[in-house]
Amino acid sequence: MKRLLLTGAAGSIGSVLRKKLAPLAEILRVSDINDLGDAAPNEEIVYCDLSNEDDVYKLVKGCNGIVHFGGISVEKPWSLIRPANIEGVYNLYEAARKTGCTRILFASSNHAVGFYKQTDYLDDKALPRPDGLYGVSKVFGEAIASLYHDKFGIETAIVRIGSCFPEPKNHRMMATWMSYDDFTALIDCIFNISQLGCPIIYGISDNDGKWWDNSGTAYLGWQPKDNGRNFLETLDKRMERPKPDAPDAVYQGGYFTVDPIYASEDD
Ligand code: NAI
Ligand code: 15L
Repeated sequence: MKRLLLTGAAGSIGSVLRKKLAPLAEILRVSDINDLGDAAPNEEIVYCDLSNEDDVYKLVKGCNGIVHFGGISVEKPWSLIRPANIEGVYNLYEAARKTGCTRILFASSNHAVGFYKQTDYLDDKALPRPDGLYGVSKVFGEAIASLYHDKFGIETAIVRIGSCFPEPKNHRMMATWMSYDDFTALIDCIFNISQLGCPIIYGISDNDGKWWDNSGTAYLGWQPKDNGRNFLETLDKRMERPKPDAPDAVYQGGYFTVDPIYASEDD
């Protein structure tokens, strides 16, 4: 690929994958509203607020693929979620349509389906059950991806990411964890397969006790290797296991299910 755009490149996942994605394209265009440091030799830096339609058009122009991580990544007031995750995603897909960019990774979230129980086993046909406004915004992004695929042929890998951190931070995340290496391998498959379509993929490592089934997207050839359950001993030393009736032990979305609707940024 000539030029790959990475939005949210200053964030928690973006700042790690920024280095790992370099081999995928001649030029990696990294973007955020926060500080991105210095450009590596293969990088170009473009600061851009996703809510600004004209700027997003300029950001996307000339890119052959997009890894879209930018936006609000936890439950927040609607006044923050709407510009970044609703208008921002619309702006991105409109820019892709107008400039002829045909392949996107959309970072959806397990919080699009967070109100399913941990005893439910979900596959790529599972209907949304968002656990907050953040989850609702991810459902919106999934819908835009589907629309732009059916109407304009833009292919999107909708990745319902579980928990992508250096290691699981709590017992729930043993089931939802995705290692950076497994995520990198997934992105490699997404941008190298000849026909992607618009699949829903659960972004998780090969975790024992997982509640998501990726057999519907086996054609991607992605074989995650890490396992969140290997952290059980470490977590047991660090913290109590959640009580059986705690949100973290009942719902796939864990404690996001009990977040309030935040009225203002000070809540
Ligand atoms: P993060 O919050 O660390 O990074 C998001 C980045 O987006 C930040 O650097 C922020 O400055 C940027 N951003 C926010 N609003 C923006 C705007 N209006 N215009 C341009 N940039 C803006 O999030 P993280 O953890 O790196 O996640 C990346 C993506 O993956 C997010 O879309 C998140 O919803 C999704 N995700 C992450 C999970 C995880 O385990 N880290 C789990 C599920 C989904
Ligand atoms: C997400 O969607 C968040 O972006 C991330 O910060 C984690 O909380 C993750 O889900 C999770 O559910 O563990």
